[in-house]
Amino acid sequence: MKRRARIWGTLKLTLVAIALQSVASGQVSLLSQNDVPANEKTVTISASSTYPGTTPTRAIDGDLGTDWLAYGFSPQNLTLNLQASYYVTSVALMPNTGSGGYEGYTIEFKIRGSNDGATFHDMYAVGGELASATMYEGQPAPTFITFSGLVAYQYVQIDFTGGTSWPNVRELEVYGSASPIPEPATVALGLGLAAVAVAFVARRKKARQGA
Ligand SMILES: [Ca+2]
Repeated sequence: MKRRARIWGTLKLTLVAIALQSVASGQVSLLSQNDVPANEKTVTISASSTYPGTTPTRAIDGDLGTDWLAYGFSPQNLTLNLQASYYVTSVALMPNTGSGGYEGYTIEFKIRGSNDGATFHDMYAVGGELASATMYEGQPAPTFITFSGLVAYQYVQIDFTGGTSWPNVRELEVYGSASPIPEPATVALGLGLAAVAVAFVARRKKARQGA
């Protein structure tokens, strides 16, 4: 029997006011972000369904040893109520370890936002593409999606759309700002990535010439 979870716990989620440039540094420190109480914000979380014993709050308890698992395949969702509107700059998700023979099983999702908790809108990543991704059980690092940060939402929903695994999340984090992210931050990030790409190509070219 499918149990409909309407569990609204109150837990802390990291919501950090950071510019886009510092999101990258957040990627490596994701798993320690929950250890920074000053940056945490109280939020609520609910799920479309929950496997017995794996409450949605386990996705934001700061513990990689606990998880939320949907009670069935997609479509499923996890919805966070941030209690106020924020310009979300990135979302990070860490799926299960893949133990029990599920390593490599896929979880497809997209991120949606809402300000009334009823009507959800697709969110768009930096670059303008739909904010969607595929996670793999047992993947060694979190999956990050970085947003333009130009639209504020109170509700952020992980909308699980497909995959070979029942959707699951060991840890979920949301980063954002109470005020709009300045456009130059996006430009600076783009230029930074372009500079890295140019340097990489230049190194490869040099290596080939030297061979
Ligand atoms: Ca957890």
